[in-house]
Amino acid sequence: MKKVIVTAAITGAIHTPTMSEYLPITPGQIIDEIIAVHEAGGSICHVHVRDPKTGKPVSDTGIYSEIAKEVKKKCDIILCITTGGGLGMSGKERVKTVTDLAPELASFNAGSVNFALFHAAKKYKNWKYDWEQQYLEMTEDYIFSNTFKTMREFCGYFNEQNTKPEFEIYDAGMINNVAFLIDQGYIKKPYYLQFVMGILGGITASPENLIFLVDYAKRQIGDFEFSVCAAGKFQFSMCTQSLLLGGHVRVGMEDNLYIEKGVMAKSNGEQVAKIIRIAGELGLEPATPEEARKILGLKGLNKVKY
Ligand code: KMH
Ligand code: ZN
Repeated sequence: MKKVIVTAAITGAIHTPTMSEYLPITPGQIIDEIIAVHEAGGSICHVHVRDPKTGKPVSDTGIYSEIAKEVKKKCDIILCITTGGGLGMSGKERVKTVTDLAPELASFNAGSVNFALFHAAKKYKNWKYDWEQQYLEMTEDYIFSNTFKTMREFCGYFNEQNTKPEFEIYDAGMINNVAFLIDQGYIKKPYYLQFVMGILGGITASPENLIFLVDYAKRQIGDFEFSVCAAGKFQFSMCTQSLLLGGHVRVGMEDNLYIEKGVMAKSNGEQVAKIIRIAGELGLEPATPEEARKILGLKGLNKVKY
């Protein structure tokens, strides 16, 4: 039976504290959520960190290290640390998670995009913190920059630490970018793609588009493992389609704050339990972290710097 890798993206850098009282903010909250995801059957947690006082995404590798060390004491879940960071951070700042922590797996954004969240700001009037409104509104004019130079340099840092890149693909052209990096000899097999659907500025979340992305990636790249995540209300339907297409899934509050229409998710574990139930109905079992390590060819928890 094919095993499915279930990732939970715990808090991200897109949603802000006003949007959900359940969004994990402090290191303690993030650690508890990761442990609960492990207990619910998740294989990987994708991690960003925030300022514990204001909830603003930060690039403090001390906080990443604190969380990673504590999680490692308690369970063997794989941590996929972000190199996407938060909006407005430089490439240098973002990649420090790889050079400082040498995680088994880290996100690798496969191209530049006008990463737009400004439309989400219109839904809120009373903000919990000063920074939130401006953080979202500035994205009308914001390029999340991942140029070929940045990507070449990131490949160097990832290879030095033997950290596996999880390629975040926001649009079809980014598949070309990954194919180029592979062609240059920068990337080791197995290749791992995360299709991120439904971000304004990138490809919309629809069944036709996912079939196209997977098919196009097969033509450009050949063999690869893939996972799917989708913004907001498309999360569970696109993840279910990924299961049908032989892919893996990513849920979590980075992408979606709800558990069903009109009902806020109270935890990441709740979303993990839901997608594992759906997978079970399709005859699919979640991969343990050890099984996920084998599928993705990860170096192992004894080779990280935390
Ligand atoms: N920070 C966002 C612009 C990642 O984690 O690598 C993109 C992001 C992706 O969160
Ligand atoms: Zn992320």
